[in-house]
Amino acid sequence: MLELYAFPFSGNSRKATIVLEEVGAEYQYNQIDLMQGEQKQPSYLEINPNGKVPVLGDGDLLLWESSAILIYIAEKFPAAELIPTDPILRAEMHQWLVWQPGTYNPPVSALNGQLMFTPTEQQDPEQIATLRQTVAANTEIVATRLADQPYLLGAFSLADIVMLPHLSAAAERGVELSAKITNYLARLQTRPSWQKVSSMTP
Ligand SMILES: N[C@@H](CCC(=O)N[C@@H](CS)C(=O)NCC(=O)O)C(=O)O
Repeated sequence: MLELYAFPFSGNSRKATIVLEEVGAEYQYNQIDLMQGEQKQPSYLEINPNGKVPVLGDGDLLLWESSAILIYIAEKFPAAELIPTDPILRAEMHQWLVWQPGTYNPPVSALNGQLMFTPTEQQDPEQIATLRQTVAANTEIVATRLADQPYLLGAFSLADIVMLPHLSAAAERGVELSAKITNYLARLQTRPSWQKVSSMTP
């Protein structure tokens, strides 16, 4: 059986959990408690030497990096049609799978750090404002690509899954979002995969 090593409040873990739910896979959820530092324990470092979640286990494979996990699962369960067949759209899907962790995620994570894990009196209002502006500007890149489509590549795909957790976090952290993005997010959040993932607690 597939094994997921993850933590319910981690956005990158949520991406992996969403794709497993979307394809209807049977999997075992192994919680790695980030609050207790379990991701740095020697036994877990043997699973992921980076000391991070998520990791997907499948037989001898231990796969880290959430975007790699999304592609692996989508390819293993092709009936879910989460990867476009058109080569241009497929190339663009890879673009979002690289852009989200590399560019979109870091300022969202920094906002989370300020607003969720820093005592109020130690928070830096200027940094928070700058981060919100950066995330808002990045989110408009998504809005421009959406144009009048319901999903980034026309049909629902990995490109939407990779965006969903951190876009949700951006909305929760007070980033100003255009109506197009608010509607897109609402559309994604109605999916049973998100309903399940967002209700999970440690
Ligand atoms: N690029 C990695 C990033 C993984 C990552 O940063 N995971 C976070 C949780 S969202 C983590 O494990 N943080 C704990 C730590 O760094 O100690 C991916 O996309 O999977």
